Amino acid sequence: MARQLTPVNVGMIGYGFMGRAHSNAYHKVNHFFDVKFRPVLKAACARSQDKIRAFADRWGYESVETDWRRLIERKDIDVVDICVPNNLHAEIAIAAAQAGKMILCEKPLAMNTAEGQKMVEAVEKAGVANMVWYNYRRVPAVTLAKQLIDEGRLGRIFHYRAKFLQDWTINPDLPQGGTALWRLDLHAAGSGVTGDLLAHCIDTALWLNGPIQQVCAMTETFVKERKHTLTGRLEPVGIDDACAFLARCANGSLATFESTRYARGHKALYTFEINGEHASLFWDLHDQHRLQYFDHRDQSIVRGWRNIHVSDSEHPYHKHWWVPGLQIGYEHTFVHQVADFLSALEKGEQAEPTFRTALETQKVCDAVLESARTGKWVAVP
Ligand code: SOE
Repeated sequence: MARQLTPVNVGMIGYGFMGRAHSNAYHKVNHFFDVKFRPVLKAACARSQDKIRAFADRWGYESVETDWRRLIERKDIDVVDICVPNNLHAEIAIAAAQAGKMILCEKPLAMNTAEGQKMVEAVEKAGVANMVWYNYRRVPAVTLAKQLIDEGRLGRIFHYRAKFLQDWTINPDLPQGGTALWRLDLHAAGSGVTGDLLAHCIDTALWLNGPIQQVCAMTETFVKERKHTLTGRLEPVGIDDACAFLARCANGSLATFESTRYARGHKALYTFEINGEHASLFWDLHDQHRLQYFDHRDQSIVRGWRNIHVSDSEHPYHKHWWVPGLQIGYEHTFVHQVADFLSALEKGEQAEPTFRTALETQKVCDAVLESARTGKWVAVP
């Protein structure tokens, strides 16, 4: 007998890279996960009628809107998915919460902590389910790292080291602003690599290693002026092209973080390494199905780095996919996040990271940017 699933109507705002990643996840989730709810692609929304119609047709959205306020007013929308530039997150999320919608918001939560705080207050006051798309938590090897740490296998943690390297903005002729390049425009993005890439590293670090207490950072903007797509004029670049920071963590460990869009040869090299008293872990997004693990308690003659191929049915999420040994990829992390969101809904719980959890990452980002501005250590509130 066919499973009776309860529809959850999704209103998607935006149609870019993340709009596609999330839409794909909504389509896939019920094929692979036994959850009671079924996402229904009810409406897609963007200012351009032509673009959103093309997106809706390709991904199977039932209708389109060209004003997000209209979408939020609709009685047939249960979940609002915010996939637009960062400067629009707060206004949309607060209005959606007031309209009683569940909200899934792209990372980073907001332009800054003050905005993020208002978003947290809005969703908590409205009592609506909310989650931020920090998808790398749901790479099975990263989830396995969390499991090994929580089991105490590493013992006391001494070091956390993360980096996220790209090279796509080295060309000084690349404009800033507009649909594809809003990440280079301070007014749309809020910051550069700090909010876009380090936010991922910070979210994972807080999840795996606990709170960060203080930071000391430096940033650089290598290309000082770029043509703005919307004005056609050469305008100052306000974002950080690169950022590196030191951190002291509440568990006594020392951490280092580095991110840049100027590391020639690297497209999305997100790596982290954790060194504990008994064991260490290393993960690399370019080899995302592997978790490297070194355990000093192994017999010395066979001791060494194990390269765990995280694809067994006992590994996180894998039993839902293929047979052991077969890999899954980037898009699956979003399917996992939707599956976790729907199963939390079923249990009346909140799926992580909630807006409140993601606010902690925002606070670290703000402290990092303040430290880079002032040249001083800054405490994370
Ligand atoms: C930037 O290039 C970007 O797309 C980020 O915005 C994403 O969050 C990251 O996962 C990959 O890189």
